[in-house]
Amino acid sequence: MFIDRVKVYVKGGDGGNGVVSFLREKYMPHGGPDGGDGGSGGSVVFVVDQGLRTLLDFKYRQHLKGPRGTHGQGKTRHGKKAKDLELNVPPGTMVYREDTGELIADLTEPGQRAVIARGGRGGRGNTRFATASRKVPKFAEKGEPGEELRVVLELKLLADVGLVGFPNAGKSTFLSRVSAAKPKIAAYPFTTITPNLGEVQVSPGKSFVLADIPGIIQGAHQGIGLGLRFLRHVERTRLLLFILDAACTEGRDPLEDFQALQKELELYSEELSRKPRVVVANKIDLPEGRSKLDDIKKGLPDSIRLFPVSAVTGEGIQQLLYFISDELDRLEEQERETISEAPPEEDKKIYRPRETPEPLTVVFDGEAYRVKGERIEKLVHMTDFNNEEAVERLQFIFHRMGLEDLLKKEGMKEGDLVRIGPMEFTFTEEGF
Ligand SMILES: Nc1nc2c(ncn2[C@@H]2O[C@H](COP(=O)(O)OP(=O)(O)OP(=O)(O)O)[C@@H](O)[C@H]2O)c(=O)[nH]1
Ligand SMILES: [Mg+2]
Repeated sequence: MFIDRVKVYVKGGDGGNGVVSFLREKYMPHGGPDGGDGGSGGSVVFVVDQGLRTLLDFKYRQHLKGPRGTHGQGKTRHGKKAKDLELNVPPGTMVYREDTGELIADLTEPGQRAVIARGGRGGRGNTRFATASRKVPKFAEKGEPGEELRVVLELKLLADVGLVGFPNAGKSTFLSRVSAAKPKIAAYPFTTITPNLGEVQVSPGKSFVLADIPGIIQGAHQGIGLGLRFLRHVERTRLLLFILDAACTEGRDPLEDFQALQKELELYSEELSRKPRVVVANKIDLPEGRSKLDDIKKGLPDSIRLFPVSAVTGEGIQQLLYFISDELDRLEEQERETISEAPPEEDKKIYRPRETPEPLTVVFDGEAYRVKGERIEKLVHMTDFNNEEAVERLQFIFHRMGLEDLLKKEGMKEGDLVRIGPMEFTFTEEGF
């Protein structure tokens, strides 16, 4: 099954907990702290696998969670860092945040990797909280929760050339003629229901990838037929081949088809409508096809190259392939020039800078004061509330952050409820 769009939930593994432990030796009942740190959690990482062509695996696996780091132990033994959860994606996979629509990864190169959700760091063991004035810290940090988010994966197949045409024009026949691909071919419209890719060998060491998509009909840009859903797979090609049925086997007119295809692409996206194109008049092995050629030539704008071919007999095809190959070289060269002229861009492939912590915000929701902020929420998650000393430390940090003043400014009074992350606190005159 071909799947090119899925929504998944991703979560990095939580860090392991730091531990409270004390050195125990003979005749030394109260040794110094020796609790180790927790190991960090595994991240969720996507890796491009060149052999993949679909996002099908994600259809059946929509919850992706990195493993958690192991907890620290006594004798300052640190927990183990968890392995990343690596998942293979096909080349051409784009990853968006579901909430904001922001593109976070554009995976095109074989082996390319993108961290989608980072694992949390391990909590620190009590050893790390020892200071001159606090020689026996009886608390440790819990592991940091892994990042979590919902993402949309969208596949845009990567091909150099895209075939577009009305159903039955002979796109799949063409693909099967010029490559080793074996698409389904039949004398009825919409035989092709998912895209096919094929590699075309033009000469030794020279090849390009050709994409055959389902037929496009009038109204495709509005979602009529299958065209719209699949046009995105030719969005990243360098060149489009319009395949026209010169023999009018469906009773349509090739020139009208040409105009209609132009129009549909234009309505679908400006980018597609600007792509260079070549017109192929197919089925010239049929007498109707050959006799229509002059009309087609006259009817097309001068700027458009026309190649009469027969996908069945192979007539005219070799010439067309040479032309495509040269044209691709030329376009690539052109692209390279425009890229080197453009100002240097930072790594375009991965758009995932570490988020800068948002400032603290307080909102009264009618019942409680909800405090939000990445750092403070993490801190709460990492505090062991069964441990008095840990709670004291948290209160101290709240104080240093100026939380109380901020809340009072928002109108908080004694006895009011404050929520931070999953925890609830009641404010008293002594603090929280
Ligand atoms: N005589 C002749 N018939 C052709 C030629 N190319 C394709 N056909 C026939 O046209 C019909 C449609 O061919 P397909 O390759 O399935 O057409 P398509 O454009 O992929 O069609 P969809 O997948 O439905 O969009 C089949 O019966 C083919 O055998 C050609 O050059 N000459
Ligand atoms: Mg087809």
